[in-house]
This record gives sequence, structure tokens and C-alpha cells, in this order.
Amino acid sequence: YTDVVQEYFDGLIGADKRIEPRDAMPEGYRKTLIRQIAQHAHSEIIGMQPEANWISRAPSLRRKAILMAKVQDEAGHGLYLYSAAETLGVDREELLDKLHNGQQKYSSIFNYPTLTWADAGAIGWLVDGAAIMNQVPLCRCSYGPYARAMIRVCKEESFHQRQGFEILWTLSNGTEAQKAMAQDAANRWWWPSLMMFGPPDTGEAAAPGGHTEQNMAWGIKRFSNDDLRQKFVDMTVPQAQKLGLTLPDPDLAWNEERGHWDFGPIDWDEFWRVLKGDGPCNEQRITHRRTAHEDGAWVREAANAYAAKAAAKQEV
Ligand code: FAQ
Repeated sequence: YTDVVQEYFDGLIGADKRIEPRDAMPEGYRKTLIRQIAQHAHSEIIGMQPEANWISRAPSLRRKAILMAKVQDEAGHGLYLYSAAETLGVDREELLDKLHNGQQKYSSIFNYPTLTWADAGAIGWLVDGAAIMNQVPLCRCSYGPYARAMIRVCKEESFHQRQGFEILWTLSNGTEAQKAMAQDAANRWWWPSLMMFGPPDTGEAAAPGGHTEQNMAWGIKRFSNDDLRQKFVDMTVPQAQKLGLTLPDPDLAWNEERGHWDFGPIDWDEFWRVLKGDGPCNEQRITHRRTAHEDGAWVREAANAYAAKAAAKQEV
């Protein structure tokens, strides 16, 4: 049986066709997709917290309305992604439990604080910018439900990226204090954004037992972490120049020979520390998340009671 499954699966992957929930698939493929999609879904909902911190203090009604819509979009992305994960035979409840008890991760980036209004701009510009760079290739991921969810997610992320750029554009064309605020936010978010792409492909800081090679063979990842990181740097440096902001890296220099921007070393110790739970906001994010879940228990109970009543009525 396993050989037949493997042969059928390899045939689909080899022909660059999509694997659908009805298709038999190797256990390793199913497991790695659950891991990645769950981590991605958790990131979307934990990622609501840093920007939500500024909704009540956005500088105008227009900015407040836009930010509320943006944060709500992230909740929507979480919902598509939990649904995509459920097509692999797991339960949303189980995934949330694993987030809450630390068995599953969310992106390192959301463990950093949003100290000023400019951080709402820097998140849109850099964090959503990095997310798009990583997620556009996922629209061609071999698992159908994940790939399709990514199409809409990427469209919305592009809008988010532009709204972030526009916040920083306004600040960097404003007063000296506003310019300084924009620069400070860019300084704090630049390196953590580069870490979003994951550990380096090679060298001392590479992940022991990293997933890239296998995931590329399975058509889940289309580019390696370092390739996407370089694409992101190449896209973002000219945007920083347009904004009149300096990126906090003295080694940033155009390399004519490579046709890419060179950049300085990333602090991978910081990355692994944040992943292990020791970032500036890990504790706060997960505590807030657990509390929100507990506070929402009555909504889930009411929805279940309503569904049970509706089902009983239908049976009569
Ligand atoms: N944070 O071998 P690899 C967003 C882990 S965007 C935490 O390279 P893989 C939008 C990795 O899980 C953010 N952990 O692994 C938004 C693995 O650990 P494990 C979410 C990380 O899977 C914007 C280990 O390191 N986007 O939410 C990180 O092949 C604004 C070894 O790594 C996605 O999740 C990290 N940065 O590649 C929302 C995209 N990087 O599980 C709100 C989908 C690596 O073995 C506001 N995910 N690790 O214990 C992916 O593309 C991949 O999973 C990677 C990692 C590229 C993140």
C-alpha cells in the first residue's frame, strides 16, 4: 500500500500538480504541512496584537479605520489557514491548545514591542513586505488548499504593505520629531524582519535538521530561506531610499558583480533566543492570547449549543 501511495504522490509532485485533501500522501508530508500551516495561522492571530496596541491611539479617525481593517484582515488570514490545516485531518481546537501550551510556534517577529505610532508603519512596510516575499511562492505550493488560501492572503498583504509605507512616507515628510520616530522604528524592525525568513541555509547558525531541502523536494518551499531574504533586501533598500530612511546596517552596499545588495551579519543568537521564548514580548503575547481564548469560552459554548439545537430540529 505504502509503495502505491508513494508512487502516486511522487507522480503528482513530479508533474508539478496539486495534492488535494482526498489524495493519499506520505505521513511526513502531511506532518510538515500541519506544522507549517499551523505555525503560519498562529502567526496571523498572534500578529494582531502588536498593531492592535495602536488602534485606540491612531493619530486620526482615518488611520484608526484603516488599522482596524488591517488587523481584522489578519484574523481572516488565521481563519483561512486553520481551515486549510483542518483539511489535513487535525482539529482547530487541538492546534490552538498546542499554541497555548508552547508545543507549536508562531513567527519570531511578533515578539517585539510596538513602542510608537511609527511601528504600525514599520510593521506594514517591513513585516508585511517580508511576509509577501515569503508567501507569493507559497501560492504555487504543492498542497492545494494552502496554495489557494495564499492567493487572497497575498492580495491583502500587498495592501497592508502599501499602507505601512504610506504611514512612514507621511512621517518622514513631516516634522523633525516625526522623521526621527520613523527612523527609530526602521532601526528596530529591520533586523527582526530579516530573521522572519528563518535560519540561514548553511553555516554554524543553520538549523540542525532544517526542513528546506525536503520541503523544496516536496514543492512546499520554492526558494531557500537565504534566497528569499536576499530578494527582500534587494526590494526594500530602494524603498528605504525613497522614504529617506537609513537602514541600520553599515555593511549594506550594492554588489555590482552579484547584482544584489550585500548586507551585514544577522544576530542568529538573538533569533534562537526569541524562538526559545526569551524575546522581549513572548510572555506577554501568549498570556494575552490565552486570556482572550478563556474569555471567549462562552461564545464557543453558545455556538455549540445553537448548532446542537439546530441539528436536533432538523432531525424531527
Ligand atoms: N519564527 O528549516 P526551517 C505573517 C523555525 S508572516 C519562528 O527553515 P521551514 C503576516 C521553523 O519552524 C509570518 N520559527 O523551517 C502578518 C523550524 O522549527 P521546527 C508567518 C521559525 O518551515 C504580518 C526551524 O526554525 N509566515 O504572519 C522562523 O522550512 C503582519 C528551522 O527552520 C509564515 O509562517 C521564524 N521566523 O521554514 C501577520 C510563512 N523561521 O518547526 C500579522 C509560512 C524558522 O522544526 C501582521 N512558513 N523557524 O521546530 C514558512 O514559509 C516556513 O515555515 C519558514 C521556515 C520560512 C518560516
